[in-house]
Amino acid sequence: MQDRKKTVTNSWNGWDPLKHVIVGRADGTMVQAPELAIEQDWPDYGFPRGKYGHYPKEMEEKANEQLDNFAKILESRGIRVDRPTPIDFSQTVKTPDWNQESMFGCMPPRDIIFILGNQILESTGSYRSRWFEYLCYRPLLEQYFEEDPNMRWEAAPKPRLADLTYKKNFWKEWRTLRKEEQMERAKNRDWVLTEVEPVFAPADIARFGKDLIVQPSTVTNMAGVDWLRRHFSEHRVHVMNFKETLPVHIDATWVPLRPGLVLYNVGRPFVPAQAKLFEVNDWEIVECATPAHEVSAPLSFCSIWLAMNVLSLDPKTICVEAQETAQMEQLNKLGFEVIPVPFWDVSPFGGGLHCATADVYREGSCEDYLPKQVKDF
Ligand code: DAV
Repeated sequence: MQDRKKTVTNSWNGWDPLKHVIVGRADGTMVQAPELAIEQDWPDYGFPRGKYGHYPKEMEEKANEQLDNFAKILESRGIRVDRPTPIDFSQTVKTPDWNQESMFGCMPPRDIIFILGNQILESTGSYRSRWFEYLCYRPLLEQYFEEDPNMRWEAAPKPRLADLTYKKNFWKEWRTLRKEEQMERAKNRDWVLTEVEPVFAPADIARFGKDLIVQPSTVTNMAGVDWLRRHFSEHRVHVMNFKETLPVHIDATWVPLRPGLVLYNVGRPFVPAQAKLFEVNDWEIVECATPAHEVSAPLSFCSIWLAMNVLSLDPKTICVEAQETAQMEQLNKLGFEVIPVPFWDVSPFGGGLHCATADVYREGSCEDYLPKQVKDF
């Protein structure tokens, strides 16, 4: 039995030796009720646009089996694993500005909780259905706050998410655009969010100690980046975008594996000028392997690139989805011990191994891995 009083909040990057992690749960997850932030349309699986309801029970059970198994694998390696407390996600939630007819779930802690050093930050999110999701993590955060006198508990300003936070008729218009037009708008970061208030998702932030790489996306606006820059004023916050029409989260796009090595998504090319910081510091930028699947799982809003949504246990050990043989082989050749983890059935519930976790304690301190900085970046 681990001594519960020994909670240590300390995590600066994505690769230092992992000692304590939160792993999400699939219980009660909903295909959420319609909202301005996102549009789902799965007519082939019983959820055409506008329809909402629980994910089928057998899908939920399969996902939970894989999540529990993942937790066991981590525990067998001496890592402490905590789990969130699901609430009734089918309930209507409201604020003075809006009513949202359902919530979502609590599978991906990475979307809600951002951990840097001894600080645990409840993020803003940009979906009304996920506005109250932080409540699922409150029992844990209260416990950490009590057990770790150094834990710094923070929450970003709760966004109003009133109608003005979203561009009017964005999705309706988006559907009529040709691919090139969508690409052009993406290049201008012209997505659903306006800039009236800061909004960001922790999974759009890649942590490299002193440096944070943030991806503005469909769930992170520039005001959100600005807020992060001011909040983490001891850090250097850099903005990267990739060639992608509707980006959601950086953790299947630009993934640090260990000091000096970052994996990039061959389907989402980076802007060469933005990769300079890594080049001048002699980092190797490696193209990811071909994903095992050609299409996403049913009822999944994630892409096939979850293949590279890996979780590092330390600079030499890495968890990869068990069907992603090419990705495993590549990482093996790069010198990693690869732990295959069956996780495909979890993907409809909000992501892969990285999404499904929030690392509370990794050994190590805040280091400067990119000491040569690039002007205006
Ligand atoms: O490529 O679908 C998934 C990452 C979710 N945290 C993607 C992004």
